[in-house]
Amino acid sequence: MVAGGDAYGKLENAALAVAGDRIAWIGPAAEARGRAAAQDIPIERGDGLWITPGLIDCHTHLVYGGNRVEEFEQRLCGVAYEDIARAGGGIQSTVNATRAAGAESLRASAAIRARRLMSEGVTTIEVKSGYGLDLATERRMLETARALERELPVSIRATYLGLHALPAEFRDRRREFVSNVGGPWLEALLDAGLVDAVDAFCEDIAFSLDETESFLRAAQASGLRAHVHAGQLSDMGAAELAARYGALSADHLEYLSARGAQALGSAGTVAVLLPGAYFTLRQTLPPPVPLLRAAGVPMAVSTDANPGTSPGMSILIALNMACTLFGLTPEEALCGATRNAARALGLADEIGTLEPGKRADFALWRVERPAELCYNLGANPCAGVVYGGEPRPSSSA
Ligand code: DI6
Ligand code: FE
Repeated sequence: MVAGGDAYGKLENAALAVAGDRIAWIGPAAEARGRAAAQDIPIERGDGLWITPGLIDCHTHLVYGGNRVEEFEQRLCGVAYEDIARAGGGIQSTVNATRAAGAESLRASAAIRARRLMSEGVTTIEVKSGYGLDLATERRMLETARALERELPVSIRATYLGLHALPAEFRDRRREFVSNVGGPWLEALLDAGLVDAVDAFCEDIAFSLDETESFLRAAQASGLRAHVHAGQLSDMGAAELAARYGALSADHLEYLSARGAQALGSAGTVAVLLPGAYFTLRQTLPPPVPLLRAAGVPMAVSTDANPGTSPGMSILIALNMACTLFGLTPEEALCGATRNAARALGLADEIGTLEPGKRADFALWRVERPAELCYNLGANPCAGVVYGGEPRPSSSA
């Protein structure tokens, strides 16, 4: 994961120098020792440890009220996710719980989840709204996301997931809801400095291609990039739409045609793979990874941490599942939580690889070889984290 290295971009017996919050230099440890001694620079030794870029969880729904354990039981008794959603459960039930939750309880529960991710070497987390679906609660969710970054040594990207589900009070006023989301609500949230990007759930049980497009158009007019939940349960052509709008990412993609993969490849849109949701919904058709590879689509891997379809807070388990369930190589999976995840957030110049000039976000691991980060199921070999050039106290994660 170092530019210029071999497989994984790896360098052995290497050293990394930090100046301020940036990576200043990377090279052979022997050379670093000489330079450090000459310039009286303090050295931290990490003998036997591997260093990777800080991991990036580029698709989460970390902020929410309540949980969905009843739905978990229902699904295991044979009720389909789509049927629960159509009956007013699913996302709507988390919307009810999130609207009822006070700002403090939202903040506290989100901080616990963020810390879980951070304990596994995560230094950047994307956080979506989408469980408010009214302006006040969407604002509260995005403010909570921003507050996490002030409270914890972690970088947060806040995404306005305006089109997630049609809330009950708009059941007979679909068009009005969609035009609020891309109109006055977007404007208000943007004016408040709460939006880094937008997202929409384009699916039969959620929003159509036309509705999604109207939101993407509004976002584009405001200079915002987009993510799209595409092809999770069916192929509606959402990946092609995402590509047409130059979206940063198209996420899920279990249902994706060769044309869709080519469109993503040509647009440079990242495919964000979310094996935790696939696992939880006990889906059986994995995303077409060979098509994505053939089309040159960068693949990222993320937790999709959310109460309904992926109640997991482990990026390392997501990496394991990306390999075991989707057939990624461990190298692809690791690239998916570093370099390609940075790209999915539009932050490729800033984070995601260990290169001079990038932010000094990195994790140290007590593993024998990098593939071990994907191999373990439930172990946490993280031996330390540096965030923005500062060692992160283990108590904060
Ligand atoms: N797809 C998902 O997997 C999440 N959102 C989405 O559009 C989960 C939504 C939920 O069930 O709460
Ligand atoms: Fe999601």
